[in-house]
Amino acid sequence: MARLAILEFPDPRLRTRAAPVAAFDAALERLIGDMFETMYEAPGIGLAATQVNVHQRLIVIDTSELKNDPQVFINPQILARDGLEVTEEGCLSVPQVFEEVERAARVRARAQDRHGVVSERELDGLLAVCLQHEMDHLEGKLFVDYLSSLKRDRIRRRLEKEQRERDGAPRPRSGVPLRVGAKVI
Ligand code: GNR
Ligand code: NI
Repeated sequence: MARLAILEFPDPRLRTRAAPVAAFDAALERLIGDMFETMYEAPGIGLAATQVNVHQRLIVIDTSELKNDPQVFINPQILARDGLEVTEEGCLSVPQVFEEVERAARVRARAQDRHGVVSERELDGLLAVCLQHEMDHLEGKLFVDYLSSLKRDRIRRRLEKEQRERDGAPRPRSGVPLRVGAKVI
């Protein structure tokens, strides 16, 4: 297994709409294993393939206290939603940001497992919230899209600054280049 790099907002690749998983093969098994390792190490309670730059409709989730209930959702659909619930959400692709989001409290979901077998389940609580958050990722949507544009822009600027500092890249210069002799400094 391997840990995969997680894309961070505002990376435009997080806006990609994922395509259905078509092949239930060894490569898929490997990706599922790598995604669980990446999620548990982060640590997080869910991970969508989009976040590791794989644009297929694959989600891994474990909302259990003991981290011993790995769940895979492939080509998921929500058949019905019921009730509303506000949860303070976070996202591995939007580090250190926690904000309240309103979602359906209960969902009826249909998905395939790692072997391609289809099943339907009623989900509630954190599992229902997490599945909706992960399914948004597969559509190129992030939880910050539910916030005001003012909040989202503040978050974007803060993360861009952190990413620049981490990469050690120089700040883009504005204005007229300063010349000393023939050199632009
Ligand atoms: O680890 C995560 N915690 C979380 C908390 C509340 C609502 C959703 C989530 S999902 C998040 C991991 C993640 O970014 N998944 O895409
Ligand atoms: Ni997320």
